[in-house]
Amino acid sequence: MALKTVPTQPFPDQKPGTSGLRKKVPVFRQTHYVENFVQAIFDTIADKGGQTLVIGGDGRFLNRTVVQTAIRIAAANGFGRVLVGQGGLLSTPAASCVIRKHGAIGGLVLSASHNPGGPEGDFGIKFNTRNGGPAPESVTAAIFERAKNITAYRIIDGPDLDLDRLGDVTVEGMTVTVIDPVADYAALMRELVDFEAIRALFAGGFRMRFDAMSAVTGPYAKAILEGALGAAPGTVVNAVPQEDFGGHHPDPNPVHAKDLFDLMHGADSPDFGAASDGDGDRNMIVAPGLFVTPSDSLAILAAHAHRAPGYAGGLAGIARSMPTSRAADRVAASLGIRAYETPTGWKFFGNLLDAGLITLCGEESAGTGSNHVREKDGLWAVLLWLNILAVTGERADAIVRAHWADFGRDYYTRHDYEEIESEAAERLMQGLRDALASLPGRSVAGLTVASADDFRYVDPVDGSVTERQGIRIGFAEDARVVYRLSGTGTAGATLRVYIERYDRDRLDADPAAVLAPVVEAARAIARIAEITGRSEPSVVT
Ligand code: VG1
Ligand code: CO
Repeated sequence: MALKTVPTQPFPDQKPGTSGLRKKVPVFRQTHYVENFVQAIFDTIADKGGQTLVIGGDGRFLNRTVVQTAIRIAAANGFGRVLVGQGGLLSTPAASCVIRKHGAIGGLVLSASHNPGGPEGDFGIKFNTRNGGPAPESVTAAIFERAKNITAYRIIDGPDLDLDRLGDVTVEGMTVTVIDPVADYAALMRELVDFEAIRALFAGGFRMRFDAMSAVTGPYAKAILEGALGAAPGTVVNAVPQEDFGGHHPDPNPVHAKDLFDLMHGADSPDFGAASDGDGDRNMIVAPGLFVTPSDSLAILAAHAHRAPGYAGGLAGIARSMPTSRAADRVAASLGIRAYETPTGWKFFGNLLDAGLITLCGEESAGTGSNHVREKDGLWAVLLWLNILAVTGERADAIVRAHWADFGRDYYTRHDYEEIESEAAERLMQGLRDALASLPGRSVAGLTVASADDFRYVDPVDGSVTERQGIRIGFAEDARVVYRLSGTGTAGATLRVYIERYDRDRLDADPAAVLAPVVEAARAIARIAEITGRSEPSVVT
């Protein structure tokens, strides 16, 4: 084996987005593309000599290849040890757990999350820091700067390692330990939720369907739900990770997890349905006959978290991303605890969690998490739900309806306009920005605009400021519309329009009917059809 310094040219497009660098697989397959980016990451880590680095990914196409490359570059850059999940696998929350538990200086998580996989699909590289969380903006900006100026990378020449055999091997003085990807994570879950109570629930005949969507959560859900908790064999479906996720979008929502959605809405549905995404950080919860919006799920978990051992002492505070509905704020107010509103993306929760200001946090995009790691955690959310069901003895749909009766209901939907022209998307957003001052007072679709701004976040811990995080329009009728452009797409631009309306009394209406005027107002105010040429969104969740 030999250490080489390889001259290279920078790629101008290695700018991390909402969650790491995400591109089409052919982009990542360009010569030196992966090497440049990994070297740029390592160049921003001070004092890495002798330190531990965690590497793993969601098993998609290129995962194994990039794991091998990253190990070779790590060995050439002086790391002391690499912990890598067996088969190159680690879910995003498990990677966060392993970084924290083993005192690693950081980790590489190879994933494009819910984006499709395969040779023509997407790939991604995320860097997580010492606290186990996604690199904050200051770090991702430094990585991008470095990538734009890189002239060489260091790498060890040598054969591929056997990633399937547990244990240690040495690469040029660096130890590579292949670990069981599930063990540390499962041990952490035992500390947080009442496994005995959930075991008793399943033993009593409780039926569940968990759809792992042929992605990384399969082995975790099998081991924990069917193994440790005694759920019936076959509870976990699509449990084997596939490089192309079986050709599907591993995105747990009513559109892409339609089989589960339909099953839960059919006669004789199981008692509980859940799904997770490509890298295991998202979750979808479906009660019998009732889809639970992620915003509601966050609020319900917050209201009941004290029933689980890990949260018996209560919550310090709750944070939600700005486009997430205000349901969680209502719970925080009733508990007399702090509520925070952050920009989209998990990296903004890290400081709040590290400072002990919050215990739970979540996003409308099906991400929920707590201070147990520094990522959102799909399976954890499912286990916390199961803990609540086990302790209360209530049906999941009854818990949701009781929550609405207590707090009122935040009707919610998100409209995505995917792969629109970038220029049109920018023009639409600029048009909204230009109109902000003139919007208040305007009547549209029977609603009156009460407020309009472009969300700006001041981090309460370090004072850093993040601007232009989405246009918020508030209506006098207790409705709200948010517009922002996706930072995870890989083709054109994706416009996300978040639509919500609060009702204290009408709890069982059809969400589409309640939200129809708000949808109409959202389209009119932004002139969506006129500017994008699309009269309907591509995905409604
Ligand atoms: C989307 C979601 C955001 C989430 C991000 C990463 O970002 O909206 O809430 O944090 O994906 O999640 P964007 O910029 O496309 O709206 V994951 O599970 O893709 O790592
Ligand atoms: Co994800």
